[in-house]
Amino acid sequence: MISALKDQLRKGKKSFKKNIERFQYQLKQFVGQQNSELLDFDPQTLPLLDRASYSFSEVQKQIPAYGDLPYDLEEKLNFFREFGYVVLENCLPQESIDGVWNEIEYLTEHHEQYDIDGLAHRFNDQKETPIRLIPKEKLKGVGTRFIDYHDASIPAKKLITHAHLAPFLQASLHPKVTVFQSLIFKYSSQQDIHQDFPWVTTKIPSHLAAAWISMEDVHVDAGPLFYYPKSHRMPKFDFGKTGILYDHDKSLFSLDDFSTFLTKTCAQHGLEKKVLLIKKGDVLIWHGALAHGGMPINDIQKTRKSFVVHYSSVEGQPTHRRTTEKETNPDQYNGITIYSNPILAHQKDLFK
Ligand SMILES: O=C(O)CCC(=O)C(=O)O
Ligand SMILES: [Fe+2]
Repeated sequence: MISALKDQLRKGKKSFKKNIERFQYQLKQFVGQQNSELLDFDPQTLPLLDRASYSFSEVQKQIPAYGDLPYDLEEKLNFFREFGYVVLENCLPQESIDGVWNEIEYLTEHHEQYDIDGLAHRFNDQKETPIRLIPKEKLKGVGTRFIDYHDASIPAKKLITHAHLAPFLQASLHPKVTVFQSLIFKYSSQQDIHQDFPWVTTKIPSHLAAAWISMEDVHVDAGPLFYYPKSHRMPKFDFGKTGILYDHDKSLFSLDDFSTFLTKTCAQHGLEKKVLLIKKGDVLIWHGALAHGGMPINDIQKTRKSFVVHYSSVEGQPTHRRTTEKETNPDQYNGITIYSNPILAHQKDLFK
């Protein structure tokens, strides 16, 4: 009882202090005293596609040779550059998708044997936990995600670096792409509007893009992904003290403030919200600064199976995100680097 009270008091003090700091920061901004640190990506390290000088022929020279693609690369890159997202229709083989989903079903049934990380709603909302510690019913429920599943599966690694996908990532992001993190969802995340770069952080915040791999046809009542075309070019949110990046302890403003800012700024720029109703095997690629989120689920029976992968460059992310130690010869799949997770070394590539 006493310790709970003390805890409350400590939290109260902390939030009071933050409120004062926030007020001082806003006041300084108001009177023009707040030093205007760069509230944008560093122009020196921007992906070629995001530069005014972008040319397809230049990019083509830099990326590895590629084979036939089920789309016109130049056209799709132009679209991505302008709108901050693109859909690559019929990009990935259905059998490979089914194979990976079957692994997820197996994993769920036998979760007590696996150290792969997961997050389950109202179980471990904040901190990822090995799935062997998450009750099976929670693992099957809404709000669950399997984290970095690709660490444990060769078919998953092959899917997220498929020859139809790799050239687009290399051309739009960086010739040397790496997988930063992956998430597998059975249901909509129902996540608030956000951009990924402030909290999916690498050494170079502009070196970030994500793929939303549809593992089944998306139903409108299943809580589709939503996004605002062209929002990748809007002014960025200032988190206070931490610039455009979010730090739970140091930032003066919260993720809720961030969401409010994004909704308001999209409206101010006249940007329209779109929902993603794509088919199994289609892939949406989004820019690290595209505003997006997960719609609420209207029909609780409806699944929305998807594999979300965040990619960076080896420059931006020179190691697996769970370590600072460099790996001598990381795996390469279709020219994309995939580091090994040192925490999961004993369960690497369990599924072959
Ligand atoms: O699929 C979703 O609902 C949203 C996923 C997402 O925003 C993310 O992983 O960055
Ligand atoms: Fe996101």
